[in-house]
Amino acid sequence: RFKAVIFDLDGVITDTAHYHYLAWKELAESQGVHFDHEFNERLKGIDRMGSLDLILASAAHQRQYTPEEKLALADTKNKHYQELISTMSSKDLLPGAVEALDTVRRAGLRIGLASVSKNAFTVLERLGITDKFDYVVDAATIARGKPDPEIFLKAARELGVAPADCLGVEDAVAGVTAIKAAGMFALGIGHPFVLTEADVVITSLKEFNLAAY
Ligand code: B16
Ligand code: MG
Repeated sequence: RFKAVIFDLDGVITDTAHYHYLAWKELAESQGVHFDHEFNERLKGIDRMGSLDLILASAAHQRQYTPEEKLALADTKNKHYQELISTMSSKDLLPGAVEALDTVRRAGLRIGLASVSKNAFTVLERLGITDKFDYVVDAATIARGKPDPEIFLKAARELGVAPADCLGVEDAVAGVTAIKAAGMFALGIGHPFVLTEADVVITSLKEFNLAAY
């Protein structure tokens, strides 16, 4: 019944959350901010500057940062992150990811990628799956990150498919909210207690069953 499937990248196709965690932790601690896995969870699906704002807002010192200082901090984090992802390869694909992409392709549906990560093109290259997508949104062209529906709506428009005919796949709460706000069917990857807005939740793409949604 769907005409297109739009995938999120981090947490759905590959697990870059750990690399984001390592890079943000070093940056946060350089600013005297305590950073743990729980904090990292809150950053899933949130863009780079939005994530930095959340980290700095939790600092005990509450000092003001200039826009230039913030850009420099975001840049430091990103350089570290890019170093970490430079060793990624197809072994970093999450179980079931390639099979899910191939199932959608065989069913004759269009395939899009809606990641707010400005490193998404690099990650796809490293994973060796760039050519499996009909359209990849360039995060640099998106004005409002998730939970705003902009990125999913742009993917649907470029694929030439109405939002109502799209299935969106997300692991983050902000991402599921974005899919629902776009008027799409939301398949959550994770826990139903967390992804309460999703239409269906599965544990990983290993359970992906296109005919069931
Ligand atoms: P970058 P997604 C998101 O990707 C990550 O979930 C989020 O943790 C990260 O801060 C964001 O990308 C920005 O990434 O710093 O590489 O531009 O889940 O939308 O694929
Ligand atoms: Mg994600």
